[in-house]
Amino acid sequence: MKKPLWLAAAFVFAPLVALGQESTLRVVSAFAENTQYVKNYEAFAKKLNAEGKGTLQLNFIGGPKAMPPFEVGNAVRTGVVDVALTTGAFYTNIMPEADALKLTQRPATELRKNGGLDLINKIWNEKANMVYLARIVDYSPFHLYLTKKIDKPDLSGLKIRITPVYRDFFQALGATVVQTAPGEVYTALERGVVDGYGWPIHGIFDLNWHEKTKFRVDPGFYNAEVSLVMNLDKWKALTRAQRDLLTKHSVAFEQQNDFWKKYNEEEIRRQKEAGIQVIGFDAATSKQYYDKAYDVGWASIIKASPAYGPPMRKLFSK
Ligand code: 173
Repeated sequence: MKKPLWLAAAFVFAPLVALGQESTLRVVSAFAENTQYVKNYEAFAKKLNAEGKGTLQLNFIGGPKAMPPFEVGNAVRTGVVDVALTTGAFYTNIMPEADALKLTQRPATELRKNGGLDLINKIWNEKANMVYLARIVDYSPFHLYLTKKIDKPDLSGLKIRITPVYRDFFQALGATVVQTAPGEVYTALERGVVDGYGWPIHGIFDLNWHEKTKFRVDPGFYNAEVSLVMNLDKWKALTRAQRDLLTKHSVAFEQQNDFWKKYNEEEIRRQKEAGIQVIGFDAATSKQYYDKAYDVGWASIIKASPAYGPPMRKLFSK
């Protein structure tokens, strides 16, 4: 039977119209699904998906069991996934600049105003084929956690678990370093493969590391960066309405970063209750320790990226 022309036309154009209406983005997380990072992401995705019905949907694929953390950056770059919740330290294999975000001394909300985010996006577009959607962790220093006591900032003879975040600093303090994904820290501590690890002030309970941790070294240093990044081609393929929706919710997510101030206070209290002792230094030594972290951190970024290191330093520093 011959179909009327209008019916044939409807069959041909219907899928195109549907495509223009709703897109689904595939999302992975470099951090475990029970972390506060992913919990906060879930609240964000729920709101976006509610408003995005018929326009844009986020589909969470999974955490480190679905994809190893150090492969997530490349998966976003090549478009194997569309969006990732990750940290720059996990994709320095793509570009050294990724690790510079730990050195920000201004909150993301301020970097949106002073040109810092524009610079980040220029570099992320150009070198990683990524859009930097939002920073979702801010106001959170990193610390050194230990199973053995030290009385000065000298890590010689100690083996410390690292990522690129801590490598140059801990090596400058004399440590022997071992890079692992977060999922391997517990076993490394349990087997005595490492005598400590770097991690933010929050989150050590998520993977039960408190069971194997005796000391936290103060002060903290740097500013833990976790963010949502997206494949640039996918971003460009979205409609104006889809981009606006994603931007609106990403900015709102970023504006909630004050959350971390209170969360970190609670985590400090929890560490104390778990019997984790604080190792501190005198004021002058603490300042040297803290300053050394930044000096070593920037020296390394600028050496690896003579073009972008200096302008990043200018916009990120206080
Ligand atoms: O220690 C790490 O695995 C790491 O680099 C990191 C970065 C940001 C948040 C949490 C951990």
